Amino acid sequence: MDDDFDDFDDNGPMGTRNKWVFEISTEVANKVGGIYTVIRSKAGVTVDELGDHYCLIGPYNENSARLEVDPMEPTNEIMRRTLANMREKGVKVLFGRWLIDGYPRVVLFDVGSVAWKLEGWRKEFWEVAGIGIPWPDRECNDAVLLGFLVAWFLGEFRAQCEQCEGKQYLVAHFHEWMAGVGLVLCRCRNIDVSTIFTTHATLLGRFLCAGNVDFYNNLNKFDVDKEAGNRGIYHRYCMERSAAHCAHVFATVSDITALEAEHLLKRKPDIVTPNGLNVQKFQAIHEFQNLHAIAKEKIAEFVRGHFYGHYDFDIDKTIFMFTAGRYEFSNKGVDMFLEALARLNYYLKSSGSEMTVVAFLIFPAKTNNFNVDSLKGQAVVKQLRETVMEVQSDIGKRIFESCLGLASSANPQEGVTKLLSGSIPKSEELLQSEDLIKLKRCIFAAQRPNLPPVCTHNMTEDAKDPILNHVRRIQLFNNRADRVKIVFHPEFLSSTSALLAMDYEQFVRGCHLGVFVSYYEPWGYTPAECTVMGIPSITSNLSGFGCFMAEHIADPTSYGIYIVDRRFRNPEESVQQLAGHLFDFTRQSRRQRIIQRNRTERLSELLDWKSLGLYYRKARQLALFKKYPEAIRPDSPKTPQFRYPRPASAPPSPGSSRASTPLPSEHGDDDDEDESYDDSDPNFQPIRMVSRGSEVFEGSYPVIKPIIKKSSNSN
Ligand code: G6P
Ligand code: 1S3
Repeated sequence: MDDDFDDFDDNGPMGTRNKWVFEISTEVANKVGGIYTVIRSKAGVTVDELGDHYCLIGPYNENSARLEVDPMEPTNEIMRRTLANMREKGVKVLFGRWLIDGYPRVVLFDVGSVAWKLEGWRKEFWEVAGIGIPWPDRECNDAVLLGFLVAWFLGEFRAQCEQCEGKQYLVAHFHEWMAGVGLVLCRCRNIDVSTIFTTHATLLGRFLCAGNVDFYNNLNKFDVDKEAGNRGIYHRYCMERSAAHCAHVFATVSDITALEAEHLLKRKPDIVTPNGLNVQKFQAIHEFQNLHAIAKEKIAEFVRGHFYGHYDFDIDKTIFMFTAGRYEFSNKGVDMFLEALARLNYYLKSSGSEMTVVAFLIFPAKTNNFNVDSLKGQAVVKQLRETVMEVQSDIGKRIFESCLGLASSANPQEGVTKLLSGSIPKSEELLQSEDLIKLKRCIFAAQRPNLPPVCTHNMTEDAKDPILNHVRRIQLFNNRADRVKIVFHPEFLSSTSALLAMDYEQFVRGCHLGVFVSYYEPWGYTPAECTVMGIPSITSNLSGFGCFMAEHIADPTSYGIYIVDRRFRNPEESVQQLAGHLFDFTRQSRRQRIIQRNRTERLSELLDWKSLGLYYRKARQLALFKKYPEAIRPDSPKTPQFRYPRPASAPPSPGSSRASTPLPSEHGDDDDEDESYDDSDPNFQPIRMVSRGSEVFEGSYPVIKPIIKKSSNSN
């Protein structure tokens, strides 16, 4: 989009008091996936901007609404009358405030209360939009019910505006195809409202990528109707495409998805609205570093238990890497990560590295609870720890008693008082035979004939599971000789878990590196969350986040944002590049990791809704301009302009196409994370930056039969 538009002010014809903004999504106060994160984290800045004229609309889900919404009756007359009229006609609707930052107003419709209207509404939808919904598709039926309720609400609200307050400007922003029916109806019924449709991923794109298709090289070649029909999603595809075309403004979350939408939905988005986060800044920078150290210790505790009997690696020289998300094996790049781990294992072994890598894979799958072996590991280590504490306490008492000595006694013959002093106990008196027995028992219990499990749970479909099958292929079975260990945790993390009692945020903080080399990722919140917590991550240039960071940061690698090229390289080259990044990361000293985390954390400003919220504002202005061109005038661009320069300590890498990576400091490991390491300090000794990676190992790693068949190679 070339033009921008004048700001709203409270007094203008479209001032805040004359404008209402509604955002409609199935994930309002209802956690399903990434869209929930978008609207929830954005609510604070939107309420700051629009106040009580901002309202979210979604379907009523009893379980989540009970926990997330504070029910109340509307005080605004337009809203009160609108809801009263709908309730009179049998619609069950909850009005209240979502218990999140900003405390926004929400309207949640119980689609079940109008289920008896479904047949008529489906028919009407067919008549006005020409889209037929197959009866068994429950999700689509619900989308129809929600869509008709939203259109009804907006029409009614508009009518009440005229009666109560005169001219008001309404903006309705619909997220994703499940909410799109309401938008199509608004246009078909000519409701006086400006509309925005955001697609957070296209239906067809997701389906095509999950199959074995070279997606990005064929974007302009797909016969979209045929492809949608072949996958049984033609009606859904039509719902999505009609919403995209009916909207005054069509938006998406990244440039890469804009390209996808242009080809698959046949409309080029008018604007890209990158996803932000609600960034909580600490007063002092070292606070997030301290949190890392605390959380890391909790992960280390788990690792000690999980690898008992094979725990011969130095936890202080262990790197925790992780990947997590919705279990879409190849779309999320898990195949590439595992492949690169196999190579990393080879590099670490052949280079004689002292480092160990524990790679966590966190993807929910069907399980029958934790496996006994994993639970036993934690119990064995707990028992050992308790025994050691007991012995330690007994030894302490013995030392104390011995040092204290006996009370002084008088020597009656000499008539003087001689003081008796305590004595240092002999070492053999400290550890007594019963202590030795206790400890030996624990040591014997900690012996283990089998290897530490790769998976923490009993998988329901063990033989078919793509992660387990890939691990079998690359044979990373947690052997002692392997420098890369794998822990697959097929359940989202929880602080109440019997195994790894941490919530996701704490776990991320405790890790050293997140790896998310997705093949299909319109945005990708996982690396963004790492960034705001100051944890480096690896992403791909097929993810919206990766492209956004590449656009705004001069040398992303030095800020702890590694971007693997999956677009212009073939899969083998991408795996090599990823393995190079992983190996480089293991070669950093602690001091370098600390500096890199500080740099990563600095990027959080870039991802804050306080700046990115402006893109939403701009989308609303554009929608209003398209609907009411006479009432709003184009103006100079207002969207944020970011450019993070190369950090001062990083010398330019001459002519290198590959981003630079810190190499180990010549002074060895240094545990100090003091801010005197701030790289903007002119006296600061710069980290030596060297371009290295796959070329060092090219050909030296035994070639694994390629299994990642998709290619985005530009040939
Ligand atoms: C933070 C803490 C330091 C700790 C360091 C470990 O910076 O403040 O006290 O030494 O983390 O870093 P590492 O990369 O080895 O986990
Ligand atoms: C989508 O959720 P997903 O994980 O199915 O929307 C998210 C929010 O815009 C986005 O971050 C993600 O890439 C998309 O895939």
